[in-house]
Amino acid sequence: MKKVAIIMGSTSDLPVVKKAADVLRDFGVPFEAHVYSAHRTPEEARAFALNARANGFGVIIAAAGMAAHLAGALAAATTLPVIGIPINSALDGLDALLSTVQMPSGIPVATVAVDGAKNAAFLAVQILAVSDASLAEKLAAQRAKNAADILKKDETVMNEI
Ligand code: RP5
Repeated sequence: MKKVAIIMGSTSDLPVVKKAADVLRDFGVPFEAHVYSAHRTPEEARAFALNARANGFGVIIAAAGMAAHLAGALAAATTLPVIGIPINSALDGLDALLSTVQMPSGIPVATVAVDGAKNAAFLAVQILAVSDASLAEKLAAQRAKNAADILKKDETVMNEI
């Protein structure tokens, strides 16, 4: 199976980024995590993206806050899908959201919600599941469990309100 890369701009992003790692572990998807910054270590970030496909990665998740250029900088150096997680470190994360999502035509970054690390991982799994039937089955089972959990809550919500 292809690996997922989780790249964060700073270890201060770890509390959010860990939630993506938890989802990938749940699905048994192999991943590597690295700290590379678009501004502090741009050469290392670019080298990682340039070599990511050859190194067995299928998707890159990139998390950064503030002037969040990491996902876009990685996307510029690879044709692998890049998923951006805007991290809330100022202005409720709006600065990071816009910095991540507003990419020029031809260099997309699939951007999830501010601090949306879980959905970044789910989207990465869905991308890998395009060519992996057993992963697609796990996703379907997870959705069915989610629905069952919600319907169970629906049965008792009138007692709690
Ligand atoms: C970004 O700046 C990082 O991704 C982090 O979200 C933010 C602040 O970084 P630190 O100053 O906490 O290292 O590059």
